[in-house]
Amino acid sequence: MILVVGHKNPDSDSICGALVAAELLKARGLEAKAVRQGEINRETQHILETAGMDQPEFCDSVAGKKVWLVDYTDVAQAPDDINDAEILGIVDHHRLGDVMTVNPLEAWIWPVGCTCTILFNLFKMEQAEITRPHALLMMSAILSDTVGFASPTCTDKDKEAVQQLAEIAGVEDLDSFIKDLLIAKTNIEGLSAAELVEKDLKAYPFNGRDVVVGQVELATLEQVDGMIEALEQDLERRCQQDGLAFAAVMLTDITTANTRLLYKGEWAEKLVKHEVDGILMMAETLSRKKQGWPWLQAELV
Ligand SMILES: [Mn+2]
Repeated sequence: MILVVGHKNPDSDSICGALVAAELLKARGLEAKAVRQGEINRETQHILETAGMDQPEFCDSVAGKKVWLVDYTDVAQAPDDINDAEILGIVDHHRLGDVMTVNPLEAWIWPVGCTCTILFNLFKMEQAEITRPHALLMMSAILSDTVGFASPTCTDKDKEAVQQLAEIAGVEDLDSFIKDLLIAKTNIEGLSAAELVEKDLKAYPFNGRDVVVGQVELATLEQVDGMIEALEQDLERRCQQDGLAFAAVMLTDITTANTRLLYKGEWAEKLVKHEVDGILMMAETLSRKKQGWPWLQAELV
């Protein structure tokens, strides 16, 4: 049995991608099962409901197992005992991380907007059948990762995949499909400050220290009015508890691509010069991968 596992704090690509990759392996005649390392978010819940699919079962231990990784290649985002597993395959669209393998592996790493875009092309290459639920999973993940094609990470391959998948899934009104998805994506009602920071938090080892950067996608920054202090306190707490050099959360208005950065830690003083009236705005910043984290890396050196 091959376990197909997305990253910690799973986003929609990590969940949908794992489900779809497991399906691809099954189409090859292998035994495979998608698993998840954490709770699914509201957007993913919406996607699974739309597709009529169950969430993968929880599993954060893979020692002695055969695994495929979906949507990451960093040890920090893998199950803690990943070094005791056999990595057979990788499907990802991020920079190459630091996982190591014992044996040769199958790796599909493309610079596109979403893991599911790569998976869609693999299905086509292998002439495997794409069912309606799996088409819905893939197109939703692509639209989520590319924020409805608006992200600078979006490529023609992503647009082409969505177009063909929408046809397979019988989705005629793509605009309203995207709107429903983005409403689910930006629904933060009732979430605590800690839950918001945790929502899409990524750990990056940097200059020999640990750094975390979260991102909360919003329909308007007003959604977090009144929570700024609590969010900053939560970042401070994480720095102290986990010995982090820097902890930040990007509050991103996905309609205007404006991001407000909240940040704490020993390295925080390096960024103060960019504040205006005590607020650090990152203009034209929608993507943590392509814009937020590269900028931070340059500033934190
Ligand atoms: Mn992704």
